[in-house]
Amino acid sequence: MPNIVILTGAGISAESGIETFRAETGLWAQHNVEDVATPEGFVRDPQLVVNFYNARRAHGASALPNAAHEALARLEAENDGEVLIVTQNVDDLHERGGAQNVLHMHGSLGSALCASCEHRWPAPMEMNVGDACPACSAPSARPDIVWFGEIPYQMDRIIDALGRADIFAAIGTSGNVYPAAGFVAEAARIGAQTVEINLEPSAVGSQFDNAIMGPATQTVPAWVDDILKGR
Ligand code: BV8
Repeated sequence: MPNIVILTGAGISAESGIETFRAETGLWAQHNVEDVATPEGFVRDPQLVVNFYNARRAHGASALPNAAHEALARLEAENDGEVLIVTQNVDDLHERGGAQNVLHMHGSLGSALCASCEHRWPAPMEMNVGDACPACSAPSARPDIVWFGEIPYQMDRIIDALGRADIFAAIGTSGNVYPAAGFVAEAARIGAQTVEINLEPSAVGSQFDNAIMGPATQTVPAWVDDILKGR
């Protein structure tokens, strides 16, 4: 009954039609990350940033969870030990695929945040610059997204789960962004078995004990079957 921590990235949602960040046609190819995913970018041009996330919220709403999301939900339901899905993704496909215990370390398109009082509420499909906070009425609503230079959410909970992990799996992430890319080193330090599931080795691929290459909709269900059969 292994305790399992799973880190997912954009690659797990790619086959649901949601663009990844670093592919040639990916999100960052079309936008300058400094303009749309930093606090400075939001101060410089809040409308550009709000539009960027409105477009991704609308696109995400029409995407469907795929067999990889559903397989992780099955693992969470059937594994005797703990299963924590830590996702870097801001879409809700893990939840719509049936997972109950998802930690969005980089925030979520479905949530709005008040930059004044830090109140959170369900984001409307279309946010506007200067939307009022329902709690303090300040015109300071922003996407509840962790931008570059901001501190990821629930790091204590993540580090605590990694300290108890028997298995750490990274699925569909390029290993470019920290602190997420450093989780494999943390898991290996405490002796967890580590596996990378991807189309190709990530920037930290060499730090994993094992690698399973192939599209997530094929590799993840097979990996979950093996885990649940105790292989
Ligand atoms: C922080 C929200 C301090 C926005 C995102 C120098 C060295 C080290 C670190 C830094 C440095 N300079 C600055 C930093 C820190 C910085 C950082 O890491 N920068 C990088 C670029 C060098 N990090 C930060 O600022 C973070 N905060 O450090 O605070 C701190 C930390 C800890 C404790 C206290 C204080 C905050 C980073 C969060 C930024 N926000 N997202 C949004 O979504 O719009 S990052 C964004 O890119 C995503 O959220 C995601 O997390 C990240 C990485 O993307 P991936 O998910 O990996 O996607 P990518 O496209 O890159 O890769 C896709 C993968 O899928 C590929 O491997 C591909 O092969 C695979 N794939 C594709 N298709 C499939 C597939 N796999 C399987 N099947 C398929 N079908």
